[in-house]
Amino acid sequence: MSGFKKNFLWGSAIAANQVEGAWDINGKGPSTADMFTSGSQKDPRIFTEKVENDKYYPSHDGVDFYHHYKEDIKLAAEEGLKAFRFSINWTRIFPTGMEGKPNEEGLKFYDKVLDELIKYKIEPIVTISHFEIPYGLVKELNGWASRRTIDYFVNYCESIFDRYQNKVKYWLTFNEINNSTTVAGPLISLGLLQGYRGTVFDYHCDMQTRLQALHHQLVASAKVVILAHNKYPQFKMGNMVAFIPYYPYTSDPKDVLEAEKQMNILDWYVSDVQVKGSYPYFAKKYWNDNNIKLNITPKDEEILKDGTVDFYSLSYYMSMCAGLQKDVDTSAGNFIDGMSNPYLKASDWGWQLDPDGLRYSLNQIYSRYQIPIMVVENGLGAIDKVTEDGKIHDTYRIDYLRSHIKAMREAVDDGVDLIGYTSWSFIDLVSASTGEMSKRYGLVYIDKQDNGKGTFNRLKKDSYFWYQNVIKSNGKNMY
Ligand code: P53
Repeated sequence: MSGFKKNFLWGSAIAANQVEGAWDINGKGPSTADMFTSGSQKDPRIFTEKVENDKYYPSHDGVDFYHHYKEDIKLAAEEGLKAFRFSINWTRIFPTGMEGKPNEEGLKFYDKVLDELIKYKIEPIVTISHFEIPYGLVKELNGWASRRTIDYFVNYCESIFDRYQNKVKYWLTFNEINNSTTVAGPLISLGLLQGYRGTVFDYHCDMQTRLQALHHQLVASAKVVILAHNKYPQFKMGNMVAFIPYYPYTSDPKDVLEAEKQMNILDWYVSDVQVKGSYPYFAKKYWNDNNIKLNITPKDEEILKDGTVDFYSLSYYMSMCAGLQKDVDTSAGNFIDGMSNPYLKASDWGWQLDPDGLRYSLNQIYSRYQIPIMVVENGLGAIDKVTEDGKIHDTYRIDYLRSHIKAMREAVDDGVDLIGYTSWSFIDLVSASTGEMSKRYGLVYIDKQDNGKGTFNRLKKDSYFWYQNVIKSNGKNMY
């Protein structure tokens, strides 16, 4: 067995709107994420047009990473992390998205975060846009529905590239950009929310509007990749896809075709654009069948062709089944529906646990693109209990991580060029889909509850110590 590369980037990840808090401090403007209330699987989060006094918005205080970043990065260093993935909040830099000049206070905050990481020799991996967009751009332009948002985004990237050029090498443009092909995208990533008020599950946005907005994001992503390649040759630019493999529910060839169709739209539609530089052949039929007419200019096509990424990054949580049967349970992937797989168990939130699916996905991705791959999210959302002496025995999380890291090692042995892994998440944080704290992902526990109460104290879970050993042994010691 060959095992992981010597310089493999063992890391962990977080995202600004789920951890930082300090939502209106030092010039920060509201982003879409700041307008979502807390919720649960039963009571979905609500998007409100204005902040309402009788409601709780969990991103407003997050887990207060804004004031705890030194402590948290020290914990990351003790953990032995080689890489740390975090996102920059666009509205700290451009409060409405449309200012002429960046907000110096915002830029300074990420300078401090980066300096802290560099102090401990931890490689930063920066997501430029993780499930948020300035609310100002929603009010003015309905988010990514407008082509003008591309220029505002490029403007934002020019500022952060220039400022952090000597501190950051690895950049990811849009978190889980393929979410926009699902019902979740318009809400959490495209900002198609002008005038909307309601729950995250009642929102209906037609595919035409979604895919046009997604096209604008794809052009924006390619534009900043070109900018980076021209001006900062030291940068490595990556995409980021929520990779969900679909299996045929039975061996009926019709189910095989159905699974392929699902994967084409969910997984390959965006990544073919970002890696190969143009829409895949099957997109045309999809557009025709669904009466979608996209405005794609010859200039756009040129940009997409020139702005292809250097490496492929993905999140991996679960797999799904697809087929023609009507009476099969659908698994509760929150925003993404698929049929349940009788061979798999699911998490308490209904996400199907499938480490082999990660090996399968990595092989699929590598055989299609042959570029380096990073798994930048993978982890288990679960309820944790703190013992009287302050311990968290999260064996279920260790089992999850172990089985997935093993699957990655198998993929490496298969020949996949895997360069890094950042587990989700380093510290407990606000769940993106449900707004809960109790759906915990961290290696580090944070004392904050669903209603916002808590001390924000940090506690190392058993999984923290387990992962420390994995890193120390470069993935050899997993027990
Ligand atoms: P939460 C759907 C399917 C797969 C991953 O998710 C997803 C989503 C959106 O909910 O999101 C990613 O917190 C995302 C993170 C998020 C994490 O997965 O809903 O990039 O921001 O926290 C886990 O349980």
